[in-house]
Amino acid sequence: MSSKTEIPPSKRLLRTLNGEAMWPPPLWMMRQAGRFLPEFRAMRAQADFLTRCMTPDIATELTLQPIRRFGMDGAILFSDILILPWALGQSLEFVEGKGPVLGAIRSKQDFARLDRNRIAEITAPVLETLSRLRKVLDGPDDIGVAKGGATTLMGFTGAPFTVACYMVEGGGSREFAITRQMAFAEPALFDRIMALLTETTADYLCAQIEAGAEAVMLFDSWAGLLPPSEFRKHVIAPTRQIVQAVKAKHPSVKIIGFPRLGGMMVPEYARETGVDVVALDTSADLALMRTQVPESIGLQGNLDPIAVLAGGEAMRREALAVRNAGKGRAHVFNLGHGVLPQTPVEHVADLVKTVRETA
Ligand code: 1CP
Repeated sequence: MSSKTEIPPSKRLLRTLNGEAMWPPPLWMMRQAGRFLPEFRAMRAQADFLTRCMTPDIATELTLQPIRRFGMDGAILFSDILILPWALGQSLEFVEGKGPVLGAIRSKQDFARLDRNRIAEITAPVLETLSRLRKVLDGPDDIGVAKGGATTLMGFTGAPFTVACYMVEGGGSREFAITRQMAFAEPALFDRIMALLTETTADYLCAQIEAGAEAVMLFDSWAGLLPPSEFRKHVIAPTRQIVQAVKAKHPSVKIIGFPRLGGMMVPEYARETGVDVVALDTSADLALMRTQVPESIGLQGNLDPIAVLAGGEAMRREALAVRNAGKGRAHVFNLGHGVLPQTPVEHVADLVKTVRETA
């Protein structure tokens, strides 16, 4: 198991996740493997989204595309947060122009059909993808990708609340009103869903680490929908439980938590969950968060994806402002949310160059 001293000096992202302040900061982008890349769009015709996630050849290639093109410091597994509910037996389809559609879980009977014993077998191809990626990324330099082991491989899952949102609602939503109503009106059922997700998420993250992930991220994209009391119950508590379970097995593996739009609750999330790094969304003031999140916890973020879409001087100015706000702190440069599909690739190339300028 890697301790601070065993991390290769070239793994700048992993060093930062371990608490070292690097300058310039390492960078990667949420949704870096995605539709803004022409080589990604070219592969979409080959197979539907779920097949792409579940075919190691394809998922490996899609994960590597942004590394090859931009030399990002982190490679995030090409997969989705909804793979876990699908592996539990919930129906899932990605509908063009609409997003994910799931067979909604609304009753005890719906819940009873989920089966955690299926997960290991169904997610085996995802774990195979991680093993392959680790070999490629830590391998020799001549494959057009690895920079002599400089790239950190990241696994991920959704956090229980966000995954429950999709499971109960049956797809995306602005408000996730049905889910949040269930949390208030049928707490026994909602708590069972959350408990199942908390346990299986911890197991799945451990499996990803055992397969080769060097760090993991928990996406709680809808955390900001909750009032403080519910945020504590459905975001902070399950996240803490997952962090404890993962660290009990893999004490040195670093965990990034993303309580998106968590606002005033973010410092409490940072203090109480045990995550090593807090990813900030676009709405957070990085300079202010530095003063409110304990020094021992790293920060990730948080350039506005729209600034990258706009490009040019405005993007460079904003990027350097984010970079400077993190100076002297363990800070991973990233966006505040995923890169937008319509973003020109040259803007991303320019962003990477700007963040890496020595100044
Ligand atoms: O090709 C396609 O049309 C599919 C689009 C796509 C892609 C590329 C989806 C469907 N998921 C993904 C990959 C994905 N999703 C990754 C891969 C690694 C990378 O970042 O490059 C990751 C980390 C995710 C995580 C994810 N999926 C989140 C959390 C992060 C966030 O954006 O807030 C969420 C909420 C999802 C659900 C999901 N999957 C796909 C879509 C379109 C959505 C959003 C649905 C909605 O509108 O609510």
